Amino acid sequence: MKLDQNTIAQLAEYLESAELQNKAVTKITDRYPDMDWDDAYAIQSAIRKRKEARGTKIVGLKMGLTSHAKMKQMGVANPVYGFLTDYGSCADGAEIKTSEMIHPKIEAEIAFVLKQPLQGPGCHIGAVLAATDFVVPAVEVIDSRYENFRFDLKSVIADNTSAARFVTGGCMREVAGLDLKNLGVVMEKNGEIVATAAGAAVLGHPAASVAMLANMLAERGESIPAGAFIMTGGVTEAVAVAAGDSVTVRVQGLGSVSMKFI
Ligand code: OOG
Ligand code: MG
Repeated sequence: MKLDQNTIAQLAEYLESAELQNKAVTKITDRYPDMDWDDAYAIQSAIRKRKEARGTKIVGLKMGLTSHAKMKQMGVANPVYGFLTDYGSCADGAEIKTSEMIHPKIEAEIAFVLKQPLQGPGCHIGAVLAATDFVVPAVEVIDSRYENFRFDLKSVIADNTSAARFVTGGCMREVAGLDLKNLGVVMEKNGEIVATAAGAAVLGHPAASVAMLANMLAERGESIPAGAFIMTGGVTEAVAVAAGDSVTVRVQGLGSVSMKFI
């Protein structure tokens, strides 16, 4: 750790206030270029504790920057993880208020729900598939708190990986009999196809993203609990949305998830 506890607390407040007031801020590595990975996850964890102290429930975990398309779009080379909040959860078909966000973008994702806990290190695709209760399609609405959506990995980890809202729905399916690598994903905005991909876009297999999450958490002495809802990361690059836009994401054999931005 390069930052002291006081600075970590200040940066958590700085980023959480930016989220709650929908105000873009400059990225924190501009001011603290020497901060390290532990500092970045410590700031994220301090934001989580601020929310929990206010009664917010943490309802899931997310991996981000797991596909080549996303890494290329954001100019970074490694996946990251964050948490999902109760107030971020939106029903299938929901109207999502853009006035509560800075510059929202949508991502098509495959989500896992576990029936057994997963503990790294050494977690692999086989362990993930054995521990999975079902998979469902999901859309993440990300909203970086940084100006122009420009950041580096440490800044985005501290900012809870741009997490803002998420929508899940469609059909739940057991993984047995599903070809998760070849699962086709089609993203439509206002009736037009804006992006397409297959499950393999995420680290070669979406279950690899869950395994990586367990292994990354193990480095901080944490694990994934049974029952956890996990978003595995956008399969295509993220697409900007504005009030008036309607979005539908279709996932092969898993139905679709829709929302309207108002
Ligand atoms: C970081 C979050 C990326 C994903 O699914 O790749 C993410 C960002 O691009 O702002 O959630
Ligand atoms: Mg995402």
